Amino acid sequence: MDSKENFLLEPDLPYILIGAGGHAKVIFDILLLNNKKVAGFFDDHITDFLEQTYFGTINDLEQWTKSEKQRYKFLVSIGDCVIRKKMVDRLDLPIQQYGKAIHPTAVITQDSFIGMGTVIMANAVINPGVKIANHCIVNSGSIVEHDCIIDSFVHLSPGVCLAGAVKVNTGSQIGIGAQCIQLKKIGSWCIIGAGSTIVKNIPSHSLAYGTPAKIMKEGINLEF
Ligand code: JB2
Repeated sequence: MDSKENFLLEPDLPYILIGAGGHAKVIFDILLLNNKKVAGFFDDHITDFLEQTYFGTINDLEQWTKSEKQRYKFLVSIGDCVIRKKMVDRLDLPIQQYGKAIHPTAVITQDSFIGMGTVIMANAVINPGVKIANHCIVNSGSIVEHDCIIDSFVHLSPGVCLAGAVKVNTGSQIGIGAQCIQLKKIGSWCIIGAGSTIVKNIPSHSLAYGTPAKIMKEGINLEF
């Protein structure tokens, strides 16, 4: 299984962060806590990012040769799920060139899988049988109970609680403090409002919120 140990044991290449806003700051801190080196960042806007090396714009990165890129691990450190996916699509890097960032206080069982490009924040709990795909965010204090399946580009905001065997499809954003009872399915590219309680399946491309959560809008198109 590709778990916390693999992250700790991975070859010690320095990291480059793509995006230098608030989310990048949190990832940067996690990497330093794990004794990873952060070489610098790319962003289309120059930001005051903890006095880190600014390598340039995304266009500049695209000018790098394959062998230059192979000297680093990358993380797309942009919170918005749609923009994160667009950036990953644009960069078209081999998946093994992405690193991951797992906070030392996160509890991650051996029998779980964490994909590349995924970040797990402080005090998250990931229980046995969980699979979290590539480029996800499991934010601070989230609980992902046994046998949940989280597809790529999902964001579980701080304090989200998913009971056993919940499935969250690609690109969905679960708002801060939301919870979901066991065995429910949340479709792709949904937005679930902060503090919601999900007690039934949510179809793809829905906006849902409330306790119990109601589908407020269907057919939302976040992707393009
Ligand atoms: O379309 C884009 C684009 N959109 C944002 N293209 C390119 N090339 N870059 C983009 N960015 C860059 O991502 C911005 O230049 C900016 O530096 C960064 C986004 O920073 P911001 O601080 O606005 O958001 P964030 O993604 O770092 O953090 C959000 O998500 C986190 C999970 C916030 O909502 C945080 O509060 C949250 N914790």
